[in-house]
Amino acid sequence: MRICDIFRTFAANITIMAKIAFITGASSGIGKACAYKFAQGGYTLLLNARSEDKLQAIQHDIQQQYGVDVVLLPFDVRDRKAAEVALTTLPDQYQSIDVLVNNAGLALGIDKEYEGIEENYDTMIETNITALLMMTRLVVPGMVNRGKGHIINIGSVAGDAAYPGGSVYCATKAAVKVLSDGLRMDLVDTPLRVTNVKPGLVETNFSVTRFGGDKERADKVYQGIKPLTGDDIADVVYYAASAPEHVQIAEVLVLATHQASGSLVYRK
Ligand code: 8X3
Repeated sequence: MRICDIFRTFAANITIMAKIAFITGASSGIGKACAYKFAQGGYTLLLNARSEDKLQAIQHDIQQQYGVDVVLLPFDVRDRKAAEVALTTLPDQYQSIDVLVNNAGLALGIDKEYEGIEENYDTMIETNITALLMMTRLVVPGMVNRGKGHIINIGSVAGDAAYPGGSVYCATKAAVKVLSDGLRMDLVDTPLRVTNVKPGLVETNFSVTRFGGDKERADKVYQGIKPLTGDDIADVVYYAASAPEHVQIAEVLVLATHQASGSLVYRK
């Protein structure tokens, strides 16, 4: 065997041995930042989002920068069948997911609970709760069989208490906390870990989405305060994933320095 062939075989084996992180909602914001952070750590990535175009751009950039393997899983997390097909038909070398980052989620509208758009309520509940639960249902049994794995759910400070106009979003994030706590209990006799990372104000396209594309209105949310970035949250997610195996970071609330709760922010 020629030296370069030996090297190639060695490199291929290294790729296969790399840990695997599956990140939902990876085309922007916190999910995208997590993709870069885990790539930096040498992980093989399984990236999910609805937009294949955006995922392809990220795949290309990450492969250029970090040389890690990036597999795209473009489907809507609310599409149970698509999720099932994508995950069960993964080639063998990508089946052993080490870290599941349940990040896909959104807020729609800031309406009073009795006036909001019902379709928005459905979308938030289906994406933030049902889809997260479905990913857990699809991925965690394999982790239990292999005796290793980490589920990191992206919750929110919004799950700690309601704020005006946010009750449905807040309720979905309260559900993420309860699902995380319940899963941790159900896995207590296994080596698996469950983390709920609860960000406060993070400047991503979160508010643009919430306000139906109204960028000016979205910008006001972050005026007079230095908000968190997707990278700030990715650092915390990665820290939790990298902690020694006997350390389970159960829950982390991450706020901007001038934010004290979901509804209390000091603006200059
Ligand atoms: C987003 C945090 O405070 O904008 O999950 O609702 S907040």
